[in-house]
Amino acid sequence: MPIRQVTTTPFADQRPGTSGLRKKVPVFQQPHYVENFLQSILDVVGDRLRGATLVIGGDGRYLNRQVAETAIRMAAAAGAGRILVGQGGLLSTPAASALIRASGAIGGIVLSASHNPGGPDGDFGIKFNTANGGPAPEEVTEAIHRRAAALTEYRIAEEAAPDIDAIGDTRLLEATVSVIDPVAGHAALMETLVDFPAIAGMFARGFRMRFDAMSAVTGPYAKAIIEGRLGAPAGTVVNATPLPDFGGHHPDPNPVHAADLMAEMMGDAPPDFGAASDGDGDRNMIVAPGMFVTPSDSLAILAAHAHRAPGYAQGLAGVARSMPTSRAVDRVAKRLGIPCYETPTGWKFFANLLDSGRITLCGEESAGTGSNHVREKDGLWAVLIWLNIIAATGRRADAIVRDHWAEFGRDYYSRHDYEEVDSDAAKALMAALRAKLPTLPGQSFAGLTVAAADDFAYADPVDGSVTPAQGVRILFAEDARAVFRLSGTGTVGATLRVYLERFEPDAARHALPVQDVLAPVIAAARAIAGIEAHTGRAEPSIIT
Ligand code: VG1
Ligand code: CO
Repeated sequence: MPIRQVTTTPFADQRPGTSGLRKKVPVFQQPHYVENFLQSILDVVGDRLRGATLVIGGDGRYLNRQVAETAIRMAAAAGAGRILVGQGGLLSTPAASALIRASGAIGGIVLSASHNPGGPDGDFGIKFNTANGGPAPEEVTEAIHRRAAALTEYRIAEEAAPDIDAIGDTRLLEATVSVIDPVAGHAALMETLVDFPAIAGMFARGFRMRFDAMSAVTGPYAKAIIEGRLGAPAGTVVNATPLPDFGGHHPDPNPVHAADLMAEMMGDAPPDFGAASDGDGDRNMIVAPGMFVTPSDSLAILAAHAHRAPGYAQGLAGVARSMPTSRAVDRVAKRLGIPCYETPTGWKFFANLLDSGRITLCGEESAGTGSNHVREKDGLWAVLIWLNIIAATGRRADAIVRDHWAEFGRDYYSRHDYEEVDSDAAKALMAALRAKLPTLPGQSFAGLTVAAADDFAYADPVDGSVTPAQGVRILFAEDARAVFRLSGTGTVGATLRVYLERFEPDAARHALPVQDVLAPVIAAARAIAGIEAHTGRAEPSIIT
């Protein structure tokens, strides 16, 4: 019998969050847990999988290889015609998105917990992307969840998966399993969008950068593109080998977790440019000499300068940002005379806007930026566009940022995360906050007056669907804003995210310490939400 049918117990906790199903590794190691979720995805795809192409790959973390092999055997058992797998089971999230689109696949199974730590005690994740290359929309993830909570049997090929380290085609049941170079397609796509010769010329003239791949999946991509095709000196890319536990680090590209890169860029004689990416390669961090570039600013700067890159020479149709992202990009859109959309957190909400041609560029405050070339955020893409802008303007990255502030004003911005808060306490905080929203306008806190307060609901302009309760927005009359929401990607307790911003038009006030400028907004936010009273936390666990 070439297909084995196995009895399983349903798992009611298999509900995908902001970005797929994310849990601690031991949860995925429960008998049948992985298979149950994979079968639920395959069942939701249903008959459309017959003879169709499916993409499989992940960020190389602990369990990646094993789950990739299981997914291959189950996809074959479900009737897939062709299964495209990155060599070694590797595919960065943006490369998986690009591959799904280029191959005409029905979708893809992406194995990653993104920026969360990996290893036996770390996190693992499984995400389903649809034929447009983007994360499955809400109705699909809900269908997967319902299926997972009811499933009693899964099907898997008896035969082992082919060797996923060897490039080439192998037959498994009715399927052709094609193991491919995970880098080549993405590198070729980048070359169509970005001015490689201009950047190569800049490196040849002595421009220096540091790219920290954080021992995650972007290493091979960055090596091949930045050192290989663009000719940056060997050693430009550090921590370039993907490790199952990311070397014990947190592969989250922010000033706290990319401390080595920050130290180098803030030190004496820094390189001309610094960048990092996360576990699965969809996030980016940009560091200029002596200056961390806030992701919200980076998005605005990319929007203002995108026309300098060949792929965007025609200009932008529109832009979008997630609701908690600062309003810096809105100012650019206004200047360009193009629409700017505000969406809930999570890349899936950009898909309809991109698919319908309403926007070309989009991003999130959490270090994600991307464009219509894929349906995920793309870390390396953002870094390459930055290099393109530097090459085209001949300006250093920090000068580009200061010029931008001088022209548009500066949106001081910070995010305060309260991690591993008791789930019930976090829910109670949000409920109490929502309940008092109508009473807030007109009240003053820490010298700021509330001008408006609401719970963000998103009406998708393409399909008309409405997604309610996406986070509380408090707008102050002093051109400041505080946003509150609970994370949908954490795996322990709840994470309360508080997003803080304040606009400063005066260029003479653009070089002040961020937390000082935001101090009244921070104080007002804490008072309004009663953060300490609800959570027992006087201070956040992480400030970015
Ligand atoms: C976080 C970020 C969000 C991002 C998501 C997935 O979600 O805030 O902007 O889209 O992670 O990013 P949350 O619900 O924890 O705030 V990735 O790089 O993980 O796939
Ligand atoms: Co990620």
